[in-house]
Amino acid sequence: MSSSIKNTSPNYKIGLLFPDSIRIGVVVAEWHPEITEALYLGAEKVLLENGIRKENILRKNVPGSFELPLGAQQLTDKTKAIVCLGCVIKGETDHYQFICDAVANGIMNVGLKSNIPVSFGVLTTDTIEQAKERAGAKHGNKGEETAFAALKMIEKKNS
Ligand code: DLZ
Repeated sequence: MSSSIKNTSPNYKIGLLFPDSIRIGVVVAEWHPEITEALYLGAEKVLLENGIRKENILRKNVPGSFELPLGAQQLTDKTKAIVCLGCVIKGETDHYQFICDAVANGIMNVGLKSNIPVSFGVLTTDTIEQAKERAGAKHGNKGEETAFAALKMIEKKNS
């Protein structure tokens, strides 16, 4: 049976007004750096492709995913949107669920309080292999997806 759904790579392009004047924050957790660096490169690629200037991408590293919300909050007065990137591996983390819940709620709260889009790019997987698959392999790069969500929310805020 044929399907109208084709396996094409995603198009992460949006027509933002004056993208060269937009500053975006990207907060990157340092745990599992081989994953979070790959997520960062994906996010940076999508931002640059959409006309954001490299010098207007404000990167901030934080020790772990738990610190992402505070890192994001510290960028809210300088940026139009913030992308949070991290990776929590269940198999290696006894308090996995606490970290995941705290990070998700924290990131959501920063966005709601500041009225700035703060997008959630934290991989929560059972194994490092599953994380790799989502950081530039067979399941794409969630950093790209998360950066695109932030840009779309800027557009929606303006509409
Ligand atoms: C402590 C910890 C553990 C066990 N695992 C992870 C992880 O898989 N991914 C991650 O981003 N961070 C981890 N951390 C660190 C916490 O996020 C946080 O940095 C510390 O608890 C200090 O607040």
